[in-house]
Amino acid sequence: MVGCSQPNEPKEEATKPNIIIIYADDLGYGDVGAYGSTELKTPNIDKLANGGVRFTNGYASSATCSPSRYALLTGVYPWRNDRAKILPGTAPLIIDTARMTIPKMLRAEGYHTGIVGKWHLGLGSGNVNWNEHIAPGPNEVGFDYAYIMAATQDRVPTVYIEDGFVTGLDPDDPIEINYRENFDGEPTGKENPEMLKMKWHHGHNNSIVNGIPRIGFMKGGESAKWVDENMADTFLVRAQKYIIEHKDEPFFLYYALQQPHVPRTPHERFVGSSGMGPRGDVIVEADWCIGELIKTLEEQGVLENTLIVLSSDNGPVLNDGYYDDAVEKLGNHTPSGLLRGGKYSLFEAGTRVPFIAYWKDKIQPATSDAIISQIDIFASLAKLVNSTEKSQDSQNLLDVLMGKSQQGREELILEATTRTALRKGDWILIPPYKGPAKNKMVNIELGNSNEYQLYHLSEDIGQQNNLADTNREKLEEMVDTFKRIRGD
Ligand code: NG6
Ligand code: CA
Repeated sequence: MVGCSQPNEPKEEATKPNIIIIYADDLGYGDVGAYGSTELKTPNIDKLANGGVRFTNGYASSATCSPSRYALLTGVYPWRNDRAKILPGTAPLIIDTARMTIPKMLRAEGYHTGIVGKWHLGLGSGNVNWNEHIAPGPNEVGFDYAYIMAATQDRVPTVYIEDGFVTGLDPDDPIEINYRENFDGEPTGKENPEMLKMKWHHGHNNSIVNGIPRIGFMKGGESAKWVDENMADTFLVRAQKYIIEHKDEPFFLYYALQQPHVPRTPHERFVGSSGMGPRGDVIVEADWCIGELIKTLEEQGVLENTLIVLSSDNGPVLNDGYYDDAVEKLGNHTPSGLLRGGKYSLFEAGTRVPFIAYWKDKIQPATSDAIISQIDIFASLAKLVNSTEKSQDSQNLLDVLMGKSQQGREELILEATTRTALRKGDWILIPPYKGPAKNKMVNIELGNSNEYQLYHLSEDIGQQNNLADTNREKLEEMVDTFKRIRGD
């Protein structure tokens, strides 16, 4: 239907706006100006937040990446899939290709669908040959176009993959990947510290690429390796190109930024821009990318016809395995805002993240305290485009997303490294879990305790007062609800 508009035809735009999900990696609730950050400036994200609905109770489905991304695309809780854990670069695809996904659902409604950025949902069916067509992957779960990094910026293979093929690969220098052992004679972060421009703190001492030690071993593929400092520009240009090429048809773009996940490698234009070292600098860089993307939508005349949802896959972490001054140069900045915990944590900062819905002139600026999860995006978008597709856990919160209703979810299961908690109304229940109270390496409280924990968020946003002993009635109600939803 490209560009063909008959005079009497009903307007497509009314029900088929372009849809963009901008998804940051490890961006915390307090990392954004519109969410209270005064030290770190994010003017472009703020523009979306202040011009759209800024959710104060918006949740990622998990406190880590792969589970959150699984839930986002499928509308299914990650704890229902025991493979939805932080994946190595060699993991097979964890989305069943028979399963309905947001891009499949939109494609059936006439959308062109694209992903640019971080994937981290596995590729292939085991034993991927990185020198051939890599499948199944994003193309097989609904994306017409895919330009991705396979896993994370700190994991091999450190190459871009476009529609199943590693870009810039020299067939005479094939890629080999192994997560168990090194290849003979290849340098590693552990054995060759003299080759490093960024030092590892924990983990991250395997193959060295671009002076940065990674997780996993890689051999070959020299011409295909990414330059970390150019990654933001590389993804941005692809995302812009995607918009320009598909502006005449409804499109869905999943723009999965790599920032501020480790290794934090701002382009030199942004080095020093935040005064907080690389972690702050890459957030400034990500914010700039978002501004440029919006400019492209404006220039192409499609901003008014584009719904933008912006969020993050999990909460913040400072030291996630490299020495990069994130702790030392933090100053007064609070990445978690007033929330307790961070990435990996069952406490609020693990999953409560910036969550913004922006649609120029269609969504009125507002702050919403409604509870909304990223798993609800599936059913809400289905409603928006008149699709009848449903998914197991996704609730249609289109009116909430559009700022027309404050009636969000009543109950939500939160997940962190396979442990789960319940949010119900203003209350949080964290069941007892074995394991350390704190991950000392990353210096984050995980939420583990031998006792039940019960918090009343409206009075205790920082989760300091455990009411499990004093409010037995509420505790019982919460435990019942938790068991009912979890099916225990
Ligand atoms: C952890 C890594 C961490 C990060 C995380 C995944 C170590 C010691 N830590 O295992 O650096 O890569 O996995 O982050 O290796 S996520 O945002 O993709 O979930
Ligand atoms: Ca993440």
